[in-house]
Amino acid sequence: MSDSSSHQDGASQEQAPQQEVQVHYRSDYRPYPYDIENVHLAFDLAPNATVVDTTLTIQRKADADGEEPLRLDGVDLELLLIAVDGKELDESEYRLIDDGLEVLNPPARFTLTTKVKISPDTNTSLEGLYLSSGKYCTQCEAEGFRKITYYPDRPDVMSTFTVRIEADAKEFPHLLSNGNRIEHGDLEDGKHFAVWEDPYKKPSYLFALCAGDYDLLTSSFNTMTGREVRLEIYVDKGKLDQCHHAMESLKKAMKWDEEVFGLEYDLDIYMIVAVGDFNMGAMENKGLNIFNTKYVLASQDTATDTDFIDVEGVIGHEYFHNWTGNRVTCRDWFQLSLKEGLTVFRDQEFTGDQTDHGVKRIEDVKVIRSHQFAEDAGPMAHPIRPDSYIEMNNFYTVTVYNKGAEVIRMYQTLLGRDGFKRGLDVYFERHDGQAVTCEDFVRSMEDANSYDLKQFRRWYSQAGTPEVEVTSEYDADKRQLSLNFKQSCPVTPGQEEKEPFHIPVKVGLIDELGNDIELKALPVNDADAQVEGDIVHLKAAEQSVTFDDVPEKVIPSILRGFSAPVKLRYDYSLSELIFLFAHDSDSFNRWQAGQELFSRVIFDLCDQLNSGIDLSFDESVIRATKNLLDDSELDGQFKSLALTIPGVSTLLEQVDTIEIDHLIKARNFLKRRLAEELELDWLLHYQTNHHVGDFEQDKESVAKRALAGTCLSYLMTLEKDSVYQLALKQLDNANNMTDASTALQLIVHSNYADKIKVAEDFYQKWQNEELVVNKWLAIMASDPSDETIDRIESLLDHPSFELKNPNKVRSLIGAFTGANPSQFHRADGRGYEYLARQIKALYAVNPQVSARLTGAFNRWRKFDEGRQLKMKQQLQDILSMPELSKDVYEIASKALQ
Ligand code: 0A1
Ligand code: ZN
Repeated sequence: MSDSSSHQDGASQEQAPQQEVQVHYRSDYRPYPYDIENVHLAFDLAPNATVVDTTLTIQRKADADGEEPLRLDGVDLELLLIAVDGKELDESEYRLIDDGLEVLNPPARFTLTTKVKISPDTNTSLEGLYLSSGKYCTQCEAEGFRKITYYPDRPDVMSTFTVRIEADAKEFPHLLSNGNRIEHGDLEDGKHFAVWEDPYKKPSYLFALCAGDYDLLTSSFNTMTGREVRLEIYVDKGKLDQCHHAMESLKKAMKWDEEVFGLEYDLDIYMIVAVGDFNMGAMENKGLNIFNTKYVLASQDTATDTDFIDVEGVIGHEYFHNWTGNRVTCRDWFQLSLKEGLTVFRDQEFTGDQTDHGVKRIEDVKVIRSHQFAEDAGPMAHPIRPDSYIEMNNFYTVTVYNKGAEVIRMYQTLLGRDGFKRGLDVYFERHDGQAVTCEDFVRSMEDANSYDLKQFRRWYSQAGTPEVEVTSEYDADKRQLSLNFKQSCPVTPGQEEKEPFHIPVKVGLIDELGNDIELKALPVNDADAQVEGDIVHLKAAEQSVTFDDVPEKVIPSILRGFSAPVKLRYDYSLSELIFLFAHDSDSFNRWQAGQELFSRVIFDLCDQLNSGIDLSFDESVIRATKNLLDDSELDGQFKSLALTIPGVSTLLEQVDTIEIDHLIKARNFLKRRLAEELELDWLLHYQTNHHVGDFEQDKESVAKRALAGTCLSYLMTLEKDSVYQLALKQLDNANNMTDASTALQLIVHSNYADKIKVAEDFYQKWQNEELVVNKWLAIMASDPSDETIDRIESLLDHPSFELKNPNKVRSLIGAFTGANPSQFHRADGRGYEYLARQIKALYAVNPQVSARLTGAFNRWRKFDEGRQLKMKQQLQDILSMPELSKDVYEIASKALQ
């Protein structure tokens, strides 16, 4: 079976697919029968009629079947010419097929020339070549190159590229592509040209082209072997002062990769272009990264502290791809986590080194718990190496990226930092310049360390979040504590039975004084050492570990540092949780104890709401909160995280079904009670941490702003005029976007009578700063009040909104579905109707972004019957739309299966 063979999808029972849906299977992989030795592209740029001339030097592989036609991918291309070895083909010598072209009876070695016409101006999908604010740019991952020219658009076909670009000199003074510029000059009629050559073989998804009139920031970096690399950041006119942080981040990332992994940059130039219309965060095209403006532009006035960290992280991520993704790439798209899991892990470590590892770990785990656990428990659950897909773009997921990074982190836990590094060295030695698989990565780790990863491989093949249940038994006579572990993994689509995973569980035992005791595990008869240092290797479905010399009153601290992406259940008493919240030396588990404490209170309150009794919870929770707030040893950023009650999406993943109104009410009740009981404390800490005066961005100032924001958010629940005045003052006097946007959000999300006037003033002030306006849209959309739907209906026609721009869609519609649970899940179904209308308006314009929006319905089965019916109805309506994109079809049909 070839990789293009068609399988009929087992689509939804509710709705038959309107078009034949092709499912791609990992097991269908076959190598491409030809080598493409060289690619020469020539672009004559014009908005509606760009002409692309392509010459491919092609060689049939020794073991390939010469009878088979040569198949090239191509979508939305108008073929103007096709020639073999300079001789134009007539219609009997080639065939246009669905999404491609076949050359019949191709010679064993030849040059193939094609000329096609494309229309960047009408390309709203933002894949292939498109125009963004009058500038040309490309996005080729995963399968966008086929919208530019006919080509074997798959990552295992790697070739060297030469690219000639021709355009109007005035309108497009900068003409950019991958590699080095080897020629440029003027042409007739006010046109000019540039020729770029990339000496490194690359797959088509790493091709890039940009053309426009930009402002340019330049700098340079001296590599570890003393080469000078020119660094260039291209941005929209007038934005130069917002690029300095990105440039500094790039240099830090280059240095970090040399120091930590010994990896040096290879070309003489590294370019970044920022564009306002982009489906994702950024793209690692060889030597020419293209970024969403959101991850390049940052200044004190317009970007929050979080934005600054995110810019640094994404700049790092794309830079790190040069080794983990570009030099060693994926054999096929099922292997995506090979590059993404590894690169996310690398960017997480980079950010941790620049900021604080404890805080970074908590931030990363929050994403896993709220988003990845939800994906793993829903209709789109897939292993980090999926087995099939309908639309590859739907598999750029938190599972492939973030759970993938957790799997990489586990190698480091199992093998140690040095062992992990040894494994990476072997991986690069063996595979530099190749397109490989996750299996190749595992084998490098195994061989470099003589470590058996047979069972560990299940993390690549089994979907779902493993659950680890732990009980403890203390034997007072022997002074021994046993921990009994049970692991299981829920059924996921297509996977009924799961085998036990190899789960590294990091543990500690904490004595009465709050100190860690030394761990002395009793030896077991098992060949696999069960405990190594503080790591328990869980391998069987049930397993026990006994520790010797343990005083009576110890509390186990389990899954320290979130050493594996699992759900842990251990029946702590309330007082044990409070103890851990006050004393755990592992900052992740200290935070975790607080989260569990708050969750437990919230679910108790839900039970009280169900039985109609008055709401109350144990006073000790209030004292524990106060103690943490008053702890002068703790970092403000950590405190801010520890004092933040888990969000609704995280809480939802802790139960099978939920009465959402009760959950939101219970959460609000807890927050307000903590605010009332500790009012003076919140106020005091707000005042000591909120800073007026010169802006600083050192670690301490960032931490203070975070903590002040958390204190103010508690105070705002009191609905007092004095607090409203505090927030208004913070907004008026702010000299940075962190303070301003925190205050704006708190005011807009409150019942303050004049809040809409405040919001309008903010908009007036910032209307020309697109990224700030996007924050404003998100704040408006996530207001929990009942008027929000009416407001965001009218925002669709507001000058600040543009359906074709993904950042706007994410800010308005994404924030509504993801950060406004009370309004999205309105009992009358208006939230669902609103979302469905936007999906229907968008699927033909931008299939990728509308598919992501559709995912907001994925967890419909968790809700009450009334809401379930309403969400189901919207999914069915979406599926009945004419010429529905396969992106949306895949998400909606799987949701209904
Ligand atoms: N490889 C990029 C992310 C990316 C993926 C797909 C895109 O278009 C469909 C765009 C960007 C990264 O991991 O940064
Ligand atoms: Zn990536």
